[in-house]
Amino acid sequence: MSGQELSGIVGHRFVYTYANGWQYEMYVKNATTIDYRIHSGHVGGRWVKGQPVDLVRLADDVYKLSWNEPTGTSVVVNVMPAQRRLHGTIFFPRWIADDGSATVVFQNDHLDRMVALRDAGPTHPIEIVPEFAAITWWEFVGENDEDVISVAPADLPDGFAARTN
Ligand code: FER
Repeated sequence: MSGQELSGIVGHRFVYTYANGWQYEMYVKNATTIDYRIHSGHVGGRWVKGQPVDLVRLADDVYKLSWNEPTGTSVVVNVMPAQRRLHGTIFFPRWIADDGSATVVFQNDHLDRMVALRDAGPTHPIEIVPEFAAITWWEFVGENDEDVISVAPADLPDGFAARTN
């Protein structure tokens, strides 16, 4: 789909905590790319730059991002910025559901290994994790800024993700 009005989410960075306690940070770098960090949860400590995504606007305040990782994990996130709320569904392949520790890296430095692990599996049964989340931080930082997500998730300043703005 082309020609959509995506300025309500492109160039924004946001931090959110799922109802299960897992905390994520996403930067919508442009209409087809995200960078992200996972601050806590099953694969807390993992971070990624340059993940291609499909991004569409479903309604005034509803954006949907869908993608598949080199690890085999698939994710769909529906974001409602004005409501500071989103819903994400993660589809973990069986090997990550059983032990995600191998994916807790700066993925860009380990792409060949991630794909080898993905292909080794096992993939099934896939673990589906559907959760609502509260967006605790929302800001416009502009498009294609390599400095927004540039250090490991442990280095997020204290309090950054707790504020509601
Ligand atoms: C999210 C939920 C899950 C997210 C990323 C993931 C950036 C997981 C990615 C992975 O484990 O590969 O909201 O946003």
